[in-house]
Amino acid sequence: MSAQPELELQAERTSLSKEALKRSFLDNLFYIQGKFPALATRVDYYMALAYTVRDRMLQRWISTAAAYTAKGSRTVAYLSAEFLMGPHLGNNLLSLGIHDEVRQAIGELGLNFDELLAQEDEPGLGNGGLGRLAACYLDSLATLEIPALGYGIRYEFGIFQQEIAEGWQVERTDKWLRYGNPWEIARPEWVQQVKFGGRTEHSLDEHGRRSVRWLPGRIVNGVPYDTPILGYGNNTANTLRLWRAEAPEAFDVSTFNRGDYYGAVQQKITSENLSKILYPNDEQIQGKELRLEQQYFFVACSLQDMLRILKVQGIPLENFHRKFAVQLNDTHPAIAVAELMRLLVDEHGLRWSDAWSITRQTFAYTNHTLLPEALEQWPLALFGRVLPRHLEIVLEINARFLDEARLKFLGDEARIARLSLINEHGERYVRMANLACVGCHAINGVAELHSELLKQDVLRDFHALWPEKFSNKTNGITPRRWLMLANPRLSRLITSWIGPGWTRDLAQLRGLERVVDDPDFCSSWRDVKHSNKVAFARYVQQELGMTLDPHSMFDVLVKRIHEYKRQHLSILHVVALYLRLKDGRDADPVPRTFIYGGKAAPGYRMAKLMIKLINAVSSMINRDPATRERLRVVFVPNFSVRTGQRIYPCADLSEQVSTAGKEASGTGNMKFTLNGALTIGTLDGANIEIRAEVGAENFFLFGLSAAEVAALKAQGYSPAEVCRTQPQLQEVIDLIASGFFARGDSELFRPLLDSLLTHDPYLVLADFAAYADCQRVVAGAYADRDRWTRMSILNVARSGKFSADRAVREYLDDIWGAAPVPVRLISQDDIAGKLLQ
Ligand code: NBG
Repeated sequence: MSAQPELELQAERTSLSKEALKRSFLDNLFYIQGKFPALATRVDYYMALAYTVRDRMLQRWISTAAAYTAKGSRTVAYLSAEFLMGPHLGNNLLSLGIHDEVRQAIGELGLNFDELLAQEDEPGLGNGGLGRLAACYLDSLATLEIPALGYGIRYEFGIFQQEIAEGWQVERTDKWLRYGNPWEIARPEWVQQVKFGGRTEHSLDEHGRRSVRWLPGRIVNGVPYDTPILGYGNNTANTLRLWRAEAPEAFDVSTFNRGDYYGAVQQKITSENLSKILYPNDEQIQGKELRLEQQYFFVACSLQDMLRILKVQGIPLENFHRKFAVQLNDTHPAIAVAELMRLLVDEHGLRWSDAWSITRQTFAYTNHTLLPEALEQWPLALFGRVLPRHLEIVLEINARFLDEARLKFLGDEARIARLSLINEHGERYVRMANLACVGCHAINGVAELHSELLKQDVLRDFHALWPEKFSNKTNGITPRRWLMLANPRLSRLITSWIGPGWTRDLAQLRGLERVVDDPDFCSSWRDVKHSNKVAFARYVQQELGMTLDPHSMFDVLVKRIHEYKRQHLSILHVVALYLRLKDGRDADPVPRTFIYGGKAAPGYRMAKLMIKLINAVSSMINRDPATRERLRVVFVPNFSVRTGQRIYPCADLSEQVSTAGKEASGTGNMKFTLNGALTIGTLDGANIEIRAEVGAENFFLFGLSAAEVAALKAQGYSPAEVCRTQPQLQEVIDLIASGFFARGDSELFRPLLDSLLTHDPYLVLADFAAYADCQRVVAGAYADRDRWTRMSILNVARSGKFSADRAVREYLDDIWGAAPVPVRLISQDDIAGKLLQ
């Protein structure tokens, strides 16, 4: 009798039935938000729903933790300065399999489900591809039932919110935490201390061994905030653990005692600044002390947290690398190599050689860029000031490493200088990529071409030394968020023809090839795309007051704005089309809507000017009655995970037009393909593999290859010369230069045009003719409706390789060596039983 009500309570709080969900929702509105309907805001309703879902997640989370602890399982620790998770609510509903029930339940309560979803402030704790990749991999790890922890920083302000004012980008702070975050749980009991600055003291201990003490100038606490990451359709809930900086309790006692209360408070504020803000990328980061501090902060917290877990599970320190496979997502966490050495040698008394062996077997490094200016290095003086002990360790690692390298490369001091962890040209720098290469057992690039170029170019000396460390792991995306959640219409259609197996095994999309000739299927396929375009047009109408024609081709370019990504190549072509339409020369046979989106780093002037140019062209062209039926341009502000989910499903054409050899992989390209867009693209990054998978006949290729780019540059490239020989291009440049798009201001776009005409570092003009020709081929193909539909279906059918599940499996097989640990749900009764034992 007595256990009965508890049992019911338990079932009620975790039940997935519609009625139980409704009751929980009202309960949470009442007891958590403290509101009744007359006073409740939409945010209150969103929160009530979020907590309703969270209850259902917690049972999985606790069960997962119990299973992992009991087994002491090998765990993947993914260290990343960025996790671009996107809105949680929809994805969690999908993982729990209650999306439809909840939609219904909310509807029956007289509320609008989509409106509630829209209330969530998405955690934009990343810049773009790199952070989103981390998020996709967490999804796959949980879905594959692999014990895994994501470790990063809980930035108070994520990537800025972009607004457009008079065509210019304006940045607004991202206050994603203003209403609280229902998806996280703070774990102050697992706080970690992080030291900064000060000096070191070397001495001999009682056994005559050298020992080092680090006497820091400052200590900052790291408080972990945990977010559960559900697997799709299983009981796994892994953890994303993000660190927030906090001043230690007794803040700066000495200052305080001197009566300098405000001075002491100032110290506290300075400490907490550490996790204040995410640095936008593509900016000069050299010398930004706070960024180095951020990197060390989250790495130090995370490694100490791993040591804590080791202790709890009774695993000896010597087995650190057996318990944890630690992946460094780019060089941002590379300081971990020196920090683990410090922890093992200085704090736990291991011998250097033993510690080094553990360290090397623990870490693996993923490189994400070929741009030389993006390779992180820290001025040695700054590094030594912030991390005096780590500088000593880096120098020691370097001395031992260079001794070893000299044996292999006798007398080749130029190569030794390139391998060195210290850049000795002029001001001395610590090279983080070199530290990562030396301290890791595995190094990978993120697409085949990128991995090859790493071996030939950026990391060639390391490849010559340790070819066996290198491999390729082509990026992937999660089909749960990027197809099931973003494009429910297409998902339903696919499932109705080939069953639901593709959601966990994306290769099964191949089954669509069997029905590619079925007229019913093809016409439903077209209907889905059309409905998605109608939905997007409605959104643009609401948000921007602009009318789009869903019958026109949606030609889309969304990603960070950067010269190497060449948004300007695309917009120059729009101007060329406009000119052709205006004077009646071979008018483009299909009406087009060009859709752009993306953020520019706040300090990147050229990128901001590119946004202004897109908007300037948009506002002139859209107003011109002579062309507006055939040509429209829209810039969608604040491109984010949320807007991405709206945009990918409505695209007909995906623009992937970076200069060959510059885009490491790209992942947006995969999201478009998976949603049935065809690609116009260069032989760059993963485009090459997409083309190989979908078939050259289903891909619009143009432009110079990476080898041709290199050859042209070597031979001496003159953009002005290109312009002289191409009257069409010259006309486009002249029109922009005349001030036509800038109310007669002929100066506004001059920096952009000057750059193109004098250096053109990314070969925009060199590729222009090929791009324009290829766009003509695209237009021809689109005019043949049935052919286009077939190509679209085949793109989706053959996109299985680009699942993050495939990518994660490759990491597991070649690098991480972790195995699935299925989770059995435990109930409160099980726990109560344990307590009473
Ligand atoms: C980016 C590359 C992309 C790649 C993502 C994910 C950085 C430093 N690199 O091409 O530019 O797809 O990483 O690997 O953000």
